[in-house]
Amino acid sequence: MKLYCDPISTTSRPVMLFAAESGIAFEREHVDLLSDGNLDPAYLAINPNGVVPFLIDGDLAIGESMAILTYLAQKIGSPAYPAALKARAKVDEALSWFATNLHEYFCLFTIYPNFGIPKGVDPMLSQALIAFGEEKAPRWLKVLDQHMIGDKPFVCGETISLADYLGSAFITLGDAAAYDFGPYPNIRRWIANMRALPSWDATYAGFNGMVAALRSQAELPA
Ligand SMILES: N[C@@H](CCC(=O)N[C@@H](CS)C(=O)NCC(=O)O)C(=O)O
Repeated sequence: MKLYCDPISTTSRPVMLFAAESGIAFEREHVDLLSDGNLDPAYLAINPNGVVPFLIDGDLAIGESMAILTYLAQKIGSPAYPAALKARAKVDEALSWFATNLHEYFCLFTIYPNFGIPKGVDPMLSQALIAFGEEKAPRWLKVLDQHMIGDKPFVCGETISLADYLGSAFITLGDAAAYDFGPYPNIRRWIANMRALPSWDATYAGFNGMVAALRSQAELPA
C-alpha cells in the first residue's frame, strides 16, 4: 500500500495516526503542500483532485480521508469501526458530522482564513469569515462538548473509534490560531486522551512545527 500525504494536512493526519496505532504498514509518499507538490502534474495524474490524503492498494486508488479510514478499518477488522450495525451507524454519524458541520464552521470559517486559506482569498473576506466562524462555531463545539463526548473518554463511547481520529485533527487545528477551548472541558479532556496515544507525537510532529512557526509569525502565545 502507498499513502500520499503531508503531515501538515488536517485530513492526512487522521489516516496516518490510525494506521500507526493499528500497525498498518504502507509506503509513505510525501506530497509537499507548502511547495504546491499537490499540483505537480505527476501527482495530478494519480489524483486529479490534487489533494491529500490518497491511498493506492493494489488496483484500488482512493481519496477522501473518511473513505480511506473506513476502508483500512474494514480491511483489518478494526474495532475502531465496529462491525455491529447500530454501533457502526453512530461512528458514521460522528464522522459525517465532523466532516461537515464542524469542519465548515470551525476549520473553514474560523481557523483557515487566519492563514490565507483558501489561497488567494481576499483579506477582507478572510476577516468576515473569521468573524462569522467565531460567532457560529460555538454552537457546534457545545454539541461536541456536552452531547457527543459528555462524560465519555471518546466520542462514540468507552473505546476509540474512527470519529476520534478524524475529529481530533479538526479540533487541534485550532492550536494554529491559539483557539480558546476553555469553555469546553470535555473537548479538552478528550483531546488529552488522544494526545496520550503512543503514535500521536510522531504523527503530529510536522503539524506542531508548523503551528509553532505560525504562532511566532502572528505573535501568538507559544
Ligand atoms: N474531503 C477531502 C479533503 C482533502 C483536502 O482538501 N486536503 C487538503 C489538505 S488538508 C489539500 O490537499 N489541500 C490542497 C489544495 O486544496 O490545493 C478529505 O477529507 O480527504
